Amino acid sequence: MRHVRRLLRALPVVGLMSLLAWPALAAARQPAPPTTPRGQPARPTQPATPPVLETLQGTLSRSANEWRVNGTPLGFGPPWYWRNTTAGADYDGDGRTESIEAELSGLIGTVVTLQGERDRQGEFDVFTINGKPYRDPQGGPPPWAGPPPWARGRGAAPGR
Ligand SMILES: [Ca+2]
Repeated sequence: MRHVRRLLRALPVVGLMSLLAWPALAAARQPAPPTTPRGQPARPTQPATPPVLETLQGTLSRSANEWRVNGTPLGFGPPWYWRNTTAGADYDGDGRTESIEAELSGLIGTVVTLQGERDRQGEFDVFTINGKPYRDPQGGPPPWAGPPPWARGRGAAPGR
């Protein structure tokens, strides 16, 4: 009899605990966020709104790994990317599509018109070079997003 009374006294507590646990259980039942085939969380392919691009015009210069137009530092992605990637267009107009580095080098000392957006560090992230696309103007992930090719098991590690 004592057991029954104890059990009856515990019932509201158990009921209350299951009510409190319900939201957690409901949340646990929701489908998992989308993942890549390797099980990593998928990145959104597009931001909510495309970036508002501004125009920067001036003379292109380079110092080591830093590119500038009239003193403004430019964002072309990490050096491993622009050194080892074939450009998407013949930016320097020499009739050959070379590496991004070679294309940009062909523009040093010339007046270029760039479209892009300034990041928080004041760097101008380049989206077009003289009207030719450099990266997705809709603001999708840049082509250098994610680990470099040699870290993904493709290609040899180039010099940095
Ligand atoms: Ca070229």
